Amino acid sequence: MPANLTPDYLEAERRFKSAKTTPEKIESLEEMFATIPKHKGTEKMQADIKRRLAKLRNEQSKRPVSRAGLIYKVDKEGAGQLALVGPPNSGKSALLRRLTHAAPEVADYPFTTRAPQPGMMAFEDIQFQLVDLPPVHPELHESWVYQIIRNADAALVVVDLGDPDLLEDLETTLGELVKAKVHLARGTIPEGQGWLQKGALLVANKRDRSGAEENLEILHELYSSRFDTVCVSAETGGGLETLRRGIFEMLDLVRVYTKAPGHKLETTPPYVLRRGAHLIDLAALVHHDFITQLKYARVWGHGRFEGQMVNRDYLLADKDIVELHR
Ligand SMILES: Nc1nc2c(ncn2[C@@H]2O[C@H](COP(=O)(O)OP(=O)(O)OP(=O)(O)O)[C@@H](O)[C@H]2O)c(=O)[nH]1
Ligand SMILES: [Mg+2]
Repeated sequence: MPANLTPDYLEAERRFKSAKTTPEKIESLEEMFATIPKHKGTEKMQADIKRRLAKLRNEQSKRPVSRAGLIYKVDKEGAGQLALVGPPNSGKSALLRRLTHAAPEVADYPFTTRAPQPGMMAFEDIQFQLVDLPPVHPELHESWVYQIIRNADAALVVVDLGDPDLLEDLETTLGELVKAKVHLARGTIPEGQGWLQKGALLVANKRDRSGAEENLEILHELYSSRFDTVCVSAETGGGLETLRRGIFEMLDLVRVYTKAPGHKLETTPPYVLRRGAHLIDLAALVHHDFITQLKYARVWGHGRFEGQMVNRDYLLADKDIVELHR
């Protein structure tokens, strides 16, 4: 089949051949990929462009870190920070794009993301911070990636349901984390010093792709004892509401609304605490004077209480409305 290459493609190819620096080469290869006619006759050429791009991007991603010793860090914001972890090209950046206002680069090549990018995701009336990361892969072992994962409140392990090598890719990712002494999700931590266990959801992305259903079944079979799985598509938006709720539930949080005595409840954002927190923990957040001065509180909560008096040991529940009295 003739390739029917367009003048735009040929121009990009000419630029690629004369390019001297890696960014120039990457740019012209991207242009070549964008302009190459997409049909059977050019499949080999497309694959070749992608392979070269992946190699160059990977080389480039290593360079600034080793040369300038750049270490990235992301300050936490919102009710929880979640690291997007996974093999190359699984759709981590596409998910960040869908779920937040951030606009990371999304591309059909591995090793697209090179620096962390945070974005805020709304869940009902609170926000979580998602942090997009470069892929977790043996060819890109940057220590700061693992520091960010260790520091996050939990991880989202993103895999591509349309990828025939899904299981291998997931094992490679988990294997890299083991090297960094991070054990994601349930199960016992291996013996030895320095291990860290971190909550994680398995985000089975690209459920719109063919073969997704079978792959999902296999994932369930092999990983259900270790991870809760949420099946989504960053492309169609399917499953994302379940993912938002799944994150909230994994972090095991309660939202508590406070109101001043004699006043109506205002529509201010709730305080967010870990499940298991008591009234006194909330009081300390509202004002440190309450730690000594709190006498009691009244609670309104999901039909169980109507202004009932409670003391400082009261166990807070999600969506409680609390009136503190000193
Ligand atoms: N069909 C389909 N394609 C998707 C979906 N999510 C992402 N993609 C595509 O998958 C490719 C990779 O997406 P990215 O978001 O760049 O992947 P990534 O995991 O950030 O990749 P790296 O930064 O290289 O680790 C892009 O072409 C996306 O458009 C999805 O749900 N369905
Ligand atoms: Mg990315």
